[in-house]
Amino acid sequence: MRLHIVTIFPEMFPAPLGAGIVGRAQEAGLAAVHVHDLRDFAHDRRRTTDDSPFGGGPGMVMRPEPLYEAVESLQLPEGSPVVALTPQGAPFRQADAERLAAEPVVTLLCGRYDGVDERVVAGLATERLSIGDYVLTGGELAAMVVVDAVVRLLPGALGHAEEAIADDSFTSGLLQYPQYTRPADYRGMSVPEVLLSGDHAAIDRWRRNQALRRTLELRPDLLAQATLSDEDRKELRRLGWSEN
Ligand code: 6GU
Repeated sequence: MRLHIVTIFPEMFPAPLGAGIVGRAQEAGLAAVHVHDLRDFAHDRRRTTDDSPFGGGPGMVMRPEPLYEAVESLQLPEGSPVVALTPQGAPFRQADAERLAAEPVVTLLCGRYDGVDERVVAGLATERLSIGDYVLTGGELAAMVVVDAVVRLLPGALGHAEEAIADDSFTSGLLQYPQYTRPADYRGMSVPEVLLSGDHAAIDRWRRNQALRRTLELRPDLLAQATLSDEDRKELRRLGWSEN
């Protein structure tokens, strides 16, 4: 898969995208991330990409021409997603990561300043995404988050850990169950007995119940969308859950 990032801060990207699983996926040829400097598409000698808002008011707005011309230079395939990263976007969810991971080419536009000319959204971007309900100084960190979440889903990117995707928080619709490794006792805190029992049916049930308990405590909103068995519902009711 090819990922294009359009930004006025290309220097922000190499370190986070070069390390770990995303870096290895690029070395393995599973993903190619291309970072494009928006200023290369500015029209003036000062390489300006923003201007003051029509109608007045504080702050600056990203001009449309450099963004349009940067995206046109990529010669994207017809229908290829062009995502504008902005706090005004729809919330980025695991389902979006899965949808984008199935595309051959994805383009991410990083907004800066106090916004982007609305004609970029109207005629260039195919969607707007936000990574959460807080304001960042720009879309660059959000683009890194999207690239990380998408690239780890590409077949082969996780190697031996691939089966772990099904247990990921959010893939299953629940938060992940607690994990433990050696030592079995650490500073008086011991690993739950069942995990040392070798009884895999009991371990599966314990993990499922822990995922339910944790989700009920920290993210009860997720339970409405999760796929729950009768046994799950029984456990949740035992924990004090009331549906709706
Ligand atoms: Cl995508 N951009 C900015 N500037 N702030 C954000 C965001 C994006 N998502 C959450 N906050």
